[in-house]
Amino acid sequence: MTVSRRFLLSALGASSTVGAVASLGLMSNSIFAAGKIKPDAQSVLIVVDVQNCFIEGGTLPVSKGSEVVPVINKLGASFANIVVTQDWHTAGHASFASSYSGKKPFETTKLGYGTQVLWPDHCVQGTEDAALHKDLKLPSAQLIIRKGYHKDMDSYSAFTEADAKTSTGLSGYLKQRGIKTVYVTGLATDFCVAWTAMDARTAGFKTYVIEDACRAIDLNGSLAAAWKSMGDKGVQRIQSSDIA
Ligand code: VGL
Ligand code: ZN
Repeated sequence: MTVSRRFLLSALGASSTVGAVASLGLMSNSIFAAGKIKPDAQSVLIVVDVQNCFIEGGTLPVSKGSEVVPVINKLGASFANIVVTQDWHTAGHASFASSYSGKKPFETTKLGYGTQVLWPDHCVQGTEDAALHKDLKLPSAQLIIRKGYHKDMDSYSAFTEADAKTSTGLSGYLKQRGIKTVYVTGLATDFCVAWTAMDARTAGFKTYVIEDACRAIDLNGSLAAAWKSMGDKGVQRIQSSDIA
């Protein structure tokens, strides 16, 4: 079970308690600069899928996707540890509508692991569409992790593929490096960012999503549902201005 398990269709609880607390924190931060969060040596910035495919002109464009690039570039200076991810599908991938007769993008199908949203062909391995956005400037990033490369299985999360079992290895990497806190940014808020953040919680990391460093697809209420699910999991919603 994937979409149904993790995105309980509770689109009503749009602004979580955590969100409200974060907004209060933002207000006080403008008065008390000391209230800002300073990422430490055991923190990592995870930059999810800032690839041409998810930017205007790409194969699965996220509205205003390119706006995250300057925000993330600036955040990069505050982090000693940065991991970048790439959605990295085979041609004919199981998440592509074109792989099924009679299916259109944004419809769903049932796969062995649960409900799968069907997408336009996107982020095919080695294509320009799958390349990182040219203006993303994170020279100190230490790892690029690719996901979604098993032809029969999707992976929104940078930690665990859609069967909720198969690991990408990211959790082991971060733990071996002594990382305790994860800050998630990138595209798209309601899919790969949300699943990455929730799996970071499952793996035991303190987890923040930096909202203005993300943009959403928002398919049938998926953005509100994602914030609700993330809040329920203990993911904290903050803004880039909260980071020192
Ligand atoms: C994503 C849909 C399909 C994402 C990836 O990066 O959020 N969304 N593949
Ligand atoms: Zn994908």
